[in-house]
Amino acid sequence: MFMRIDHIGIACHDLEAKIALFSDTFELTVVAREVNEEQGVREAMLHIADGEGGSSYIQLLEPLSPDTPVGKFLAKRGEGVHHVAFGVPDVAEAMERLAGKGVRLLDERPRHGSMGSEIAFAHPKDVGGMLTELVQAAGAPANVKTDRM
Ligand code: MC0
Repeated sequence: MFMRIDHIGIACHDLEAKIALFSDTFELTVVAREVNEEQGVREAMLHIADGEGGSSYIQLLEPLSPDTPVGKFLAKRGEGVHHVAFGVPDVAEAMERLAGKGVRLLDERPRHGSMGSEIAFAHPKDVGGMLTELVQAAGAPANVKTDRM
């Protein structure tokens, strides 16, 4: 089902401070910055490596307000790993496969994610406490076929 780890999402209070920390410590480069209103985050993608299955990143997430998923996570657990995102060739198909195994999906249909991707989340309680994200990268085969107009 999975082609790569697409990214590890890290929840933080201060995006600029964490960009400085991660880029200095791990010698990573920021390749994208976005505000995703639907998900309630301001975020940055730091590139790690490119492989056969696609690219991998660290994703730094600052909440837009306390009543968002990342805002609530920070209040409850503090800064740290928020989710693990796996690259899939077709997010709708991966959602069906997980649902068929009894995993609750937090999205009824794919939503817009970082860098033009299509994403969906699976409930952490159904996969060992790990908030799991499925990512179909922009330009992945199923995206090329989709009429996105
Ligand atoms: C909550 N829980 C987690 C968790 N967040 N467990 C592991 N990892 C997390 N990140 C646990 C809580 O501790 C609690 O367990 C139970 O799940 C229910 O949590 P809650 O606090 O009662 O409920 P909510 O309202 O905070 O909802 C949690 C839920 C929500 C995972 C359903 O955060 C959600 O829908 N997340 C998906 C969307 C998302 O996270 N978007 C932000 C990233 P106990 O044992 O205490 O009952 S957006 C993003 O990443 C995009 C931009 C991208 O990648 O492109």
